[in-house]
Amino acid sequence: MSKNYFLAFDLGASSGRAMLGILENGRLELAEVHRFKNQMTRIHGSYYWNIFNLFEELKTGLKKCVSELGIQPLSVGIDTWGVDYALVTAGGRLAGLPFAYRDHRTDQAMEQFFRILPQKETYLSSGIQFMQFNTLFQLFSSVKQNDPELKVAEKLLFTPDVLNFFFTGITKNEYTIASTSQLLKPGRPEWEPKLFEAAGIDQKLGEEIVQPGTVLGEVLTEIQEDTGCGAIPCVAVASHDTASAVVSVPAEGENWAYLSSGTWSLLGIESPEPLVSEKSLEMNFTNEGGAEGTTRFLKNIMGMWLIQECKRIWDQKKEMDWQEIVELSNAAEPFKCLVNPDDPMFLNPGDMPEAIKSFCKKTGQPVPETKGEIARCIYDSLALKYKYTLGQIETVTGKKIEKLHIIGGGANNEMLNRFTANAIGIPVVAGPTEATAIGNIMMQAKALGMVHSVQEIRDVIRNSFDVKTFEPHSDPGWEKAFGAFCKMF
Ligand code: LRH
Repeated sequence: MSKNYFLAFDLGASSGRAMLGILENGRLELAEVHRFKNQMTRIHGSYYWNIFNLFEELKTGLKKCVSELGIQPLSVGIDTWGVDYALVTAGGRLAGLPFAYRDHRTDQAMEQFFRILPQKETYLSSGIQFMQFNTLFQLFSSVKQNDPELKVAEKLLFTPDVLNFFFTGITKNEYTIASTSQLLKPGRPEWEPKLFEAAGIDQKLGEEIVQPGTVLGEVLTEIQEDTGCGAIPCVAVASHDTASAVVSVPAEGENWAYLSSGTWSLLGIESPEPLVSEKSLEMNFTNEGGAEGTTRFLKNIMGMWLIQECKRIWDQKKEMDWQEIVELSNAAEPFKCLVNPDDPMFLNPGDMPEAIKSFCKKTGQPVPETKGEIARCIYDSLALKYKYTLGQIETVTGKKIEKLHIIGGGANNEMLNRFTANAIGIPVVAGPTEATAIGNIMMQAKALGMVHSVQEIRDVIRNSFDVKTFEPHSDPGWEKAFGAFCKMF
C-alpha cells in the first residue's frame, strides 16, 4: 500500500500547527510542518481572535507542505477550541472580529439569562455544562449590549466553520463544535428553538449541521493559487479539538475514562447517549457531541491554564522552562494549600500567581510564596480535582472506572501523571500527546474511505504510538488532602 498524506490544522488558544499525517499499512506517522503562536488581541478592554491572521498561518502551513516538503496532501481538516464564533453577513463577509471566550462581557450573563429561561430548563434543553462563555451566553450578551453586528448577521459559524468557509466558500456547522454552543438539543444535531428565543437571536443564524467526517468540498481556486495545492477536499473533521482528541484515545474494552489535557482538562467518558438528569445538572457536567453519534459526557476543568498563566507572569522577569517549574514544584511541600481550579476568579485574572495567593488567603490556608509552592498547589489541586470528577462520573453512571487515558500535551508531564495515578488509585495511561492532530487526520482518512470506524481508528493509533502506564502507589497523603479539598465545594 502506498503512503497516504493528510494535513491537519490544529488550533489551540495559545498556538496552532499544521501537522502532516502519513498513513501506510495501518500505521500513522506524524510530522510537524508549521507552528505558530495564537493569542487573544486586547482592544479597548475587549478580547478578540485575529481570525484573518490564523487563516494566513493555515495557508502558510499548506504552502510549506506543498513547496518545501513536495507533498500534495489528499485532504485538509481543521479543529479548534470550542464555543467561539463569527457572524457572517449576506455578502459573505465577517461582521466584526470574533470575540475570544475569555472576554469579560459575559461575566454576569448567566444570571441574567436564567431570569428568562430558568437554569434547570436551560440544562434539560441542552445538556451542556454552564460556563459563562458558552456561545449561548456570548450571543445573549451581544443582544443585551445592542451589538450592531447582530443586525447584519445572516449566519453563525464557529471558529473551524469560519476557516472551512474561507477555504471552500461553504457555510456549514459541524456537529461536534456546534454542540459546544449550548444551542443544540442534548445529543442531537438539531438546534433548540427555545434557546435561540430566550437569547433573543434568530434561529435562522444556524446553518445545516454536518457530521464529523463529511467532505465539505474542494478548496477554492484562490487557495490553490496562494499555496500551490491541487483541488483537494476540505473535510469537516470532529472539528472541536476535544472531540478530535477523544477519537484518538487508544482504549480497548469498557470502563475507561479520558482526560484530554492541555490549556483545559476535559475529563469524561464516551457514552452511547446523553446523560441529562437532575444529578448531572447538579454536578454541572456537559454532553457534547462526538464522532459516530456518541456523546462526550465530561467536565471542563480549568486545567493547565492556571500554570501557563503563572509561567507567563514569571517569564516577564526571567524566562523559565517547563522542566524548571516541574522540578521546583516536585521539591515543594505537598498539600500545603489547595485551590478549586474552577473558581471563576481563575478564568482570566491577569495575574495568576496573585490570584492563587488570594484564593488561599481568602480560604484561610497558608499562602504559597515561592514559584515552587504556587506550582505545587496547582498540580496537587488538579490531581485532586480529577479524583473528585471521576467520582462524580461513577455516581452518575453507576460504573467503576478502571483506567484513565491521559491524552494531549499535558500527558508529557510525568510528575502530574504520577500524582494523578496516586490520587485516583487506578492506572493512568499517558499518550498520545498529539491526540487532537491525530484525531483530525484519522477523521479525514475516514471521510476518504481509508478507515471505516472509530474502532478501526483506535486500532491504527495503538499500532502507531507508544503510551506509558503509571500504576498507582498508595499514599495516605492523597486521601487526607482529598478530604480537605472536598470541603471547598
Ligand atoms: C479546549 C476547549 C474546551 C472548551 C474550551 C473553550 O481547547 O475546546 O473543550 O470548549 O476550549
